[in-house]
Amino acid sequence: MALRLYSYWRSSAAYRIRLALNLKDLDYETVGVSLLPGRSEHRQEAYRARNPQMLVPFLEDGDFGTGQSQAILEYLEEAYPDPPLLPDSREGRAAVRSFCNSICCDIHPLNNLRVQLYLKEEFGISDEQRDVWYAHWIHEGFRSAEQTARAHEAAGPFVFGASVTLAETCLIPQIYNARRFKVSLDEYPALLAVDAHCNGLDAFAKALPESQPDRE
Ligand SMILES: N[C@@H](CCC(=O)N[C@@H](CS)C(=O)NCC(=O)O)C(=O)O
Repeated sequence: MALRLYSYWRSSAAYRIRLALNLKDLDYETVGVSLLPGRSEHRQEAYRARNPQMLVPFLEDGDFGTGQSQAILEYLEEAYPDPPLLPDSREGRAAVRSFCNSICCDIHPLNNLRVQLYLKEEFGISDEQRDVWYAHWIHEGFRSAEQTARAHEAAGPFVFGASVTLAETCLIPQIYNARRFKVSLDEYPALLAVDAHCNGLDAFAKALPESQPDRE
């Protein structure tokens, strides 16, 4: 199999890639890289040799490999354009990318595992304080994401209307994570409607963390 995804079942960044692969109906092999504190396979030499950034996901396609979920999503879009996950128009593509970045650059990095561990180990924050921090950055990002989804709701059922795009590959994993950390999502009915619709589709069900072969 040409496509190989280095992944961790609970990684929302890897979940983005599983969704794109499934939506494009591409077969791939999953290689589990455990992020579990104590195992931390992503920080061991075997993985570091492949990806010096020591983060998952990492995608290999034959001899080519790249990390960073946004680079991987763009690579898949160019290498396997059918079906497209970006709109036809330049303006439409910019809007989808802006939405993706608001999640992947402005929410996710602040709530990442290594940030949580750093806050705990260096500053001694409690689990309750960690949860407040976590929820804060979700709300900061989801308020604008909700506005975007509402603007297109009539054309639904996806964030940008009738077609699934990279927006859902970034949104659905972030909603999954928010639920995992018990963040109330009541303020975001339009995002929840997109989430409910997506989770009824096979490509999304197959990508769920609980369905992954490396689940611990
Ligand atoms: N910007 C990177 C972020 C990747 C990332 O943060 N991955 C997390 C899992 S969701 C990770 O490997 N964390 C390991 C750690 O924090 O030590 C991307 O989009 O791929």
